[in-house]
Amino acid sequence: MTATPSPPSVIVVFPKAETENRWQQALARALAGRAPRLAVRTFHAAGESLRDGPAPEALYAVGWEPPAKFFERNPQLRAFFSAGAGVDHLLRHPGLPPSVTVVRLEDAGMASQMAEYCCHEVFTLFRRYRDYEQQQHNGVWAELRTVRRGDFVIGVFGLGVLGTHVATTLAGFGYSVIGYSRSPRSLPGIECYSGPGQLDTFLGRSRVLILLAPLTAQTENIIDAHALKRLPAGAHVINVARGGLLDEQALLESLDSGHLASARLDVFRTEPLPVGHPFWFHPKIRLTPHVAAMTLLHQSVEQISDKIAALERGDQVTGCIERDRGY
Ligand code: NDP
Ligand code: OXD
Repeated sequence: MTATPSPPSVIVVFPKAETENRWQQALARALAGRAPRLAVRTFHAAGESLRDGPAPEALYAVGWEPPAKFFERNPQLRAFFSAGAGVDHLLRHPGLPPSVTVVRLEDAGMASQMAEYCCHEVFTLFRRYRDYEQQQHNGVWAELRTVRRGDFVIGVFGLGVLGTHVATTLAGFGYSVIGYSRSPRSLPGIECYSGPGQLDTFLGRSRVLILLAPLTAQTENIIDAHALKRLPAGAHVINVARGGLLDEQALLESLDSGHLASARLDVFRTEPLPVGHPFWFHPKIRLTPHVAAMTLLHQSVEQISDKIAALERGDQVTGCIERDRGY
C-alpha cells in the first residue's frame, strides 16, 4: 500500500505553542485565497517535535528562533520568513542550509511604532520632562532652559526601513538629524554619512545616538569604548536595534564617568535581561523589554502571505537577506 503524499505546506514555528496557534490560524485564513494548495501547520503541535522522521512537505516556514532540529526535520524548505525585521536569530542557527532563502519583515506596522518610541525619548530629553517631574516632586515652579534645537543633533545609525522613518519623522519636528549607513544614502533634509571612514565624524556630531542597524559581524560591538568617547560630552544613547551592537561594560563606564548623560535601552545581549544585571538599577538607564516595535500579527501575516503567493507563482519578493552581509 502506498501512503498518500502530504500536501505541500507552510510550517509555523515559535518558541511558544500558543503563538504558533495564533499565527497558524491567521496564515491559514490569509493563504486560503492566495495559495490554496498550501496547508498551514505548526511545528510543535501533534508531537511534531517528537517525530522521528523528516516532515518533507514543508516548503515555507514562518516564525522566530526555530529549535535546533528544525531544518533537519524540514529538508524541503525553500524559504524561512522571519516574524521580525531582524534575522540574527536565524543566521546564527547552525542548521540553516545555504539553500533556504531568508526573508524579513519590511515595516509591517513597525516603522510607526519605532518612530513613536524614539520621538518619545527625544522629546523627553530635549524638553527636559524628567527634570520637570523632579521639580514637581520637589514642589518647584521654574522654567528650565533647553539647548538650541539646531545644536541638539540626532544621529540615526542605520538608515534602512525603520531608521529612515525615524530620521524623517524627527526631521519633520525640526530637529537636526544626521544618519549613518553601510553604503551611501541620500535623504532629503538629512546629512548622511557612510562607511567606517565616516563613523567617527558621525558620532562626533550625535548629541543623541539612535542605534537602528542589524546585528552582523560588522556591527557586533561597534559602539565600544572608543565609539562612546567620540560622542559629544553629555550625549544620550538610544538602543532599539540589538544588544550586541553596544559594549555593555563600556556603556556603564561612560555613564559613570559622566561623559554620557543617559541611555534608553530596549534590547540586550541576553533577553530577558538577567535578574541582578546592573542595567536594572542604574540611575541613568531607562529600559523596556524589547517592545520598541512589536510584530503586528495581521499586518505581518498579510505581508508574508503575499510573498508566499508570489513565490508560488515564481515571482521575486523583496526583503530577502544577503547572507554574506548578514542582513
Ligand atoms: P534594514 O535592513 O532596512 O536597514 C538596516 C540599515 O542598517 C541599513 O541602512 C544598513 O545600511 C545599515 N547597516 C547595516 N550594516 C551596517 C554597518 N556595518 N554599518 C553601518 N550601517 C549598517 O533594517 P530595518 O530598518 O528594518 O531594521 C533594523 C533593525 O532594527 C533590525 O535588524 C532589528 O535588529 C531591529 N529591530 C528592533 C526592534 C525592536 O523592537 N527593538 C523591532 C524591529 C527591528 P545600508 O543602507 O547601506 O544597507
Ligand atoms: C524584530 C524585533 O527584529 O522585534 O522585528 O526585534
